[in-house]
Formats: sequence, C-alpha cells, structure tokens
Amino acid sequence: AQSIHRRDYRAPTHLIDTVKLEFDLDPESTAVINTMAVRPNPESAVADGILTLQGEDLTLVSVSVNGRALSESEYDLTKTQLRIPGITSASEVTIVNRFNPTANTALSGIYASGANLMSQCESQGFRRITYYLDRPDVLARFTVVIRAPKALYPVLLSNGNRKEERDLDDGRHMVVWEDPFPKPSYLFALVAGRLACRRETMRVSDGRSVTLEVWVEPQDLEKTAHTMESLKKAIRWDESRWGLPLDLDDFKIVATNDFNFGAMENKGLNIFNARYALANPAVATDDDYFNIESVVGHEYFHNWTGNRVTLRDWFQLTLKEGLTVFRDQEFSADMLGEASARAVQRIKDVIRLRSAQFPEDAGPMAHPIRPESYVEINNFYTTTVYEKGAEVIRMLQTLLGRETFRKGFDDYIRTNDGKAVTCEAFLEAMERASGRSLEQFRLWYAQAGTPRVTVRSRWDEATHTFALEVTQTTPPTPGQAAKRPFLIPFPVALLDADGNKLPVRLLGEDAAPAPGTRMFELTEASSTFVFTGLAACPVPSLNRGFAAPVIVEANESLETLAFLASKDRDPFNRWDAMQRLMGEVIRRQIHARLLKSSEDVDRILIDAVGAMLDDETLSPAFKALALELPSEKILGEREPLIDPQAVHVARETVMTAIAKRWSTKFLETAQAMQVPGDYDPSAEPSGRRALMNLCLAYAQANSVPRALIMICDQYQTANNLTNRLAALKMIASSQSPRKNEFLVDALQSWAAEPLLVNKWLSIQAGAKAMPGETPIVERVRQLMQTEFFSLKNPNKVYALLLTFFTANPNEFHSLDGSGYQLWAEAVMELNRINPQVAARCARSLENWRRYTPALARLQHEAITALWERREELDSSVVEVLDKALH
Ligand code: BAL
Ligand code: ZN
Repeated sequence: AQSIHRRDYRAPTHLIDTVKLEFDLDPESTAVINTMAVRPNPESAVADGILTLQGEDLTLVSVSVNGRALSESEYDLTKTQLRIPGITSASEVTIVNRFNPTANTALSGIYASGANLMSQCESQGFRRITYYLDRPDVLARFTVVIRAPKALYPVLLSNGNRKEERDLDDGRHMVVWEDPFPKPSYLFALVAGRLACRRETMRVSDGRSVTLEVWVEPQDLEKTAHTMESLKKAIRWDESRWGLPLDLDDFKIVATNDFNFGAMENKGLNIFNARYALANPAVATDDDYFNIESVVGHEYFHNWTGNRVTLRDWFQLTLKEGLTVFRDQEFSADMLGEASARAVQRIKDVIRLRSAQFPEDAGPMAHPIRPESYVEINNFYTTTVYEKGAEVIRMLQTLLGRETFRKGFDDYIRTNDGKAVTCEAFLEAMERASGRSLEQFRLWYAQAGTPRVTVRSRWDEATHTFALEVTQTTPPTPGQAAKRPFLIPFPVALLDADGNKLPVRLLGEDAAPAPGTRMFELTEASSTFVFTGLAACPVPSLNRGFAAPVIVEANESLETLAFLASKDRDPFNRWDAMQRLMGEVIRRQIHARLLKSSEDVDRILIDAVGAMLDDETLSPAFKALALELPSEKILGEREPLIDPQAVHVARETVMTAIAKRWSTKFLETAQAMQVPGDYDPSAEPSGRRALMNLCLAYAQANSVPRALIMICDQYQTANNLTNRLAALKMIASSQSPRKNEFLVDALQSWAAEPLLVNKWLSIQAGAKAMPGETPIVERVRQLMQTEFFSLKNPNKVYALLLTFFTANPNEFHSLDGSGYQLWAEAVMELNRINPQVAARCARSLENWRRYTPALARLQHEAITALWERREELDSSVVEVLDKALH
C-alpha cells in the first residue's frame, strides 16, 4: 500500500459550492442522486479540467454534466475513482449511484444498525455514499432530500434545518434538510429509522430559543436525561468560558449500538456510540456518567473547533482533536469545581496518557502529533494526535498564560471561521496574541517520542545553594534518529521540611520572589539552575501539575517520594509521588524475582498508604486514585524488557503486603464510605464509592473471608451499577467457588441490555484465572461462540477481545502463545468484516520488541504469520503489521 505524505498536499483542482443529495432509502439498495455545482479552483496548480471524484464500494448508474448524460467512454471509472474530463468552467455534475447499507459491515458510509440506517463519514466514509471530492478542504452547502418507506423509516434526519416534510405514494415519505453552513463531506450525516426523541428548548446567550433533541431507539428513551443535561451544560460552558454560541436553531444527538468511534461531531447531528449516550442507574456506572458528560461536551465543542474552523488535510487532525480534547478536559474539570476536585480530572487525563500514549510514543507507530505520512488515516486517530495533542495545547496555555491564550484562541476562531486550515493557523494566532515566536515550540508538532527530563540535585552546605541540573533527551523514533531540544514548560517548587513552598530565587537575583511555584522554560539539552536564600536543603517538586508531557527521572529516594506523597500541596504531584513510590517498590519486587531472591515490601510505602488513608484533608476521590497501585500496563512500560507475569506477581505481592498491614483499616474505610440513599452519580458520592471499592479490593487481596462476604453482599444489594459491577469484578478474580453462579446471575438480569452484556464480557476478559480454573483465553474463546458476542459489533469486540489483548497482560501474554493465536485469528476474521476494528486490534502486538525474548519471539511469529497473508488483508491492517515488523 502507498504512503501519503504531508508535503505532497495540493489544493483541490475543483471546488463544490453546493450539493444536493437525493436518497431513496432501501436497506439493500439505496439510490443516490448527487447534484454538485462544481467549478475549477483558481488556486489549483493543475488546470486540465479533469474532475477526479473518489468512490468506494458503489454501483455507478449514470453521470451527467450540465444535464447531458455521458456515455461510458466519456469518463473513466476505477475501483476508487471516477474521472470526468472537460470540467473547465462552472458546471452542474450529476451522479446517480447505488450502494448496499446491509452489506456495509465496515460501518463507514451509510450502514444498517439493526433496522435503522446510520452514517459515519470521517475520515473517508462519504465516498462510500457517492462519488465526491472527499477531502476536508472542499466545503459545500448541502441540501438533502430523503425518501423512504414510512413504516420502516418513520424518522429521517440529516444536518441543518428541516425545510419540507410530506407523504408520498406507496407508503413512502420525504423530508428535505438544508444545512446553512458550508461543510466538508466528512461532517455529513444521515439517520433513518424507528427512533424516539427527548426534546427540550433552551434560550442561548444571544436570546434565541434553540431546540435540542436526543434520538434513540424507543426502549432507550428513559436513558437520555443525563445526555440532555450534559448537552445543556456544554452549551453554557462554551458560551461562558470561550464566548462561543450555538450557531444553529436545532441540535441533535443520535445513539446507536453499532459504531466504530466513540461519537461523531457531524454538523448539527452528532451520532454517538450508545455507550456514550445512554445512562440510567441500572445501565451506567459513575464512570459512564462522567464519560458521557465529557464526550457530549467533546462533540459539541467540535462545532467551533473542527466544524466552523475545519482542517485543510488529514495530517492536521490534531488541530481539531488535540484542541477539542483540551476543551473537553477543561469542561470536565470545571464541572468538578474547585482546585483539589479539578486535580482528579488532571490525574485521570495523565493516567490515560501514560498507559496508552507513552507506549505508542515508544513503539513502531510513534508519530508526531502532526504525522508526516500515513497509509491509512484511520490508523491515526491515536492517543498521540488526541491526548498528546491536548497536552501540547495545554502547554501553550501554560506558557502564554490563560488570558493571552484566550486572546489567541479568539483570534484563531475569528480569522479562520469558515476556512479549512493547518496547525500553523493556530500557532500564528497565538504568536499574534503573545507577540512571541513559537519557533522552538513547533517541534512538538514535528518530533515524536516522549522526552526524558533527568534532574540531578546538589546541596552545597558551605554556600547554602541548591543546584538542579536538568537534561532533556528524546529517544529515537521511526524515521527520527536525532531530536532537537523541545521548549518545555517546567514549573518547580522548593519545599521545606513541612511541605511549605519556599521562595524560588536564582543565584544572582537581587530580591527573593514570594514563596511559590516558579515556571522555568527548558530550551536547551541541558540547563543548570542554582538557587539561593535557603536555610536548609529543600525538596524539589518538579513539573508541577504535569505541565509538560514528559517523563521526569529524578532518582528520588523512597523517603523523598513518601515525603512528597504526604506533604506536597500540589495535588497532582502528591498523587504522582505516591504512584512513583508504589512503582519503585514494585520494581524492586520484579528485580528480586528476576534474581530469584526475595525482598520485603518496604515499610516506607506501607506506612505512606496508611497515612494517606487516614488523612482527612484529602477527598475520597483523590485517595481512590492515589492508593490504587499503578496498572500492570504502566508498570511493565517502565521496565527495560516487559515480563508481564513478573509484573503481575510483583504487583500482587505489594498489594497483599499493604492489605495485610491495613486489613482492618481497609474494611473500616469501606464501611465508612458507604453512600446511603438514592443513587447520585455526582463527584462526591462517586469518589466515596471509588474509595470503598478500592478498600474492598485490598481487603480481598489479603483473603479476609469477611471481605468476600461483603463483596458478595454488595453484588446482591447494591442500588447502583457501580457497586454491583465492582463487586462482580472482584468476585470474577477471586477464589470464590461460586463465581460462575454470580456471573450467570448477572447475565440473566443483564441479557436484554447490550451495554450491560458488554460490561459482563469485559469483566471476564479482564479477570485473572485461579489455579485449576479455565485459562482466560479459553474463556474468551467460549464467550465468542455465544449469542452474546458478535465480531460484527465493534463494542463487543472492544469489550471482549480488546480488553483481553490490552488490559489483561498477565493472561494475554501467556507463555504458551495461546493469546497470540487468538489475536491472529481474530484480526484475520475482523479484517473481512471491519478493517478499522481489525487494525485497532492488530495494534495490540505492535510493541512486541519490548518483551522478554520468549514472548517477543512468539509475538513476532504471530505477526509474521499474518504478514505472509497480507494479500488478503486491508491496507490499514497491513500498515500496522508492516510498521511492527520493519
Ligand atoms: N472526530 C471523530 C470523533 C471525535 O474525535 O470526536
Ligand atoms: Zn474529536
């Protein structure tokens, strides 16, 4: 397959000013009449008059230009293109074609979701609907006419405003939609089916009354209240925080169980994966409620960052995604309230970055947030483009200050409204607002890899000076052997023995600044900061709030980490210190196992955990995050070679040691954290439940019989899904001889609800097998054969297979290679059904080189076996295998 390079961008040869799409919907053979007002693009370097439209899996019926039907010899049709010569002046080009929504298992274009029809066009799904200039820099005004059998498709939706609606002959009806805003094809949407709607009106900041609708299958209507509330909050927040109004009179959200992405920001008609749109206390956990608010926000915020200001080409994806993730993170944090609650959001963002983006940055798919090349753009909806992209935007806000950043943001929107632009547009707006060159900062868009910031400190007793020697290096990544130093914002505080912030005064400065955090900018490979005015050796608190997405290596002792975990007033760094303390103690266990020796779990950690549990100044939500041991994934990532079994045993050993020491405290805290009364998903009770369930998990790790009794009891009596699911999860990984009974019981009560069945699948894919039990890989295979699983449904694949491949390293990376065998079979089968999902699963083995030799060899064999069958594979899967192997 061919790589596409960013440097090869060419302006489109033609522009499309308006397009009228007339659909005759049929589940097996939908017909489209596509009438485009096309004209040559004056900015194009090519003026040969050949209009090249993209099309995929379509049946072409006819082509006309200015009302004249062309004969087959007058155009050129291939599997992926329709070339029409002679379009040298403004012309009306009409294409008639058909496609089969039911056969569309790739879920890209228009496809059947149960008895309904849904669409997904980003990035290149529109070409599976009709022949078009399917690229984001061609913006057209869309009119959409939908004709369909009324009994089958009573609801017909598309972008914009409903202009007309009437019944036709033969039980059919017709609706006409007009979108007043020019848009690229990837933002087109169509939904048809038997749907019900929750509708509200809202007065927006300019005084207009807007209609908000959430469309779902009728049985799901009572799960839409939280989605509607989230949408209203998002609209208010975008008005108040960024001054951005809703520009439409109608805004719609639709939910479907069949969706590749989490959700999609189609103009005025967002389509959501049901898991991010449906909630009630029976089907959604605290996390689901939280995630729904965040994803509803994310898609809504795209209306300005993505839709009104859109992308010139797909290499610029982070321009809309990094910025919109940043906006949704800020939205979620603002919804949490004051500083210490906001920190919970920051911690969750960083856990995500470390567990998914750092490994990507250290593997064969490493790419800058703005990639230079790709084979298949669908493979680049990555945590690098999204989450690291958001970190880059956050760094800009940190470096320029909130006010200047806001000025730059306003300038960016004003200057680029209605345009398709590049990442440069954003950076230039920030330069105008700040009067500062962002030349060096641009390296964040160009260089891949996670920078290591190594810090050595030295206290000079004679001069009472404290020196920090800070070095940055970024490891080589594919195609980028050597890196230039980044501009890294690096906030530092110096703490006294009580954790108070000291003045951070550089040697040579006349006056001492007020005590506080001081922002440094690292611009060189190495810099030394010498501080003065200190009575005693301070403890540095570095990269406070995780200002930069880097790995800080400061070689702190366990004592120092414990000190920071108990005294640092920066909540993020306090959490981080505890996590690093845990990580270091677990690392010692891993190494002891390697050397076949034994090592006691250090008291420093055990005491620190006890102290934090007792600390009444900390919120339960914070404690739940800080006291949970880092995941096996994050722990493995820090090792020179990953040995998943060793990581697993080491983590369990440390967990058990902590659990043994504080067994009573954990049970007492679990009791104390119970939330009486009706279920409420808001932050405070959610935090209590999180801490309660963590304490139960610790108590269970110590095999206290009372813990398992409490857990089983919780499963049976919980009035909310969070507690019920947490209990079932603990039971599934316990010694309980009744675990199957519980799992069957859960299935019986959940079988009718896809969201719950998926959670049920996930629990089993993520469980650990006790000695003598069926290995998890076998369990996963058995579940794949049941009616509760289907390879055609992405959510089920993610819940069962992707959970097993990515969230259960100890079981998946089994030394007999059985996990890899399943991986290969699944990727092969998925490839035939849904290449995007197949490629996503394929990525689970890309970091094979990072593992111990025996596991690396087995992974390599599995990847090679698929590679040898690459002729059968979609280019998106081939791209992943190719990068993993070569
Ligand atoms: N644009 C694809 C889904 C999302 O990032 O919102
Ligand atoms: Zn997005």
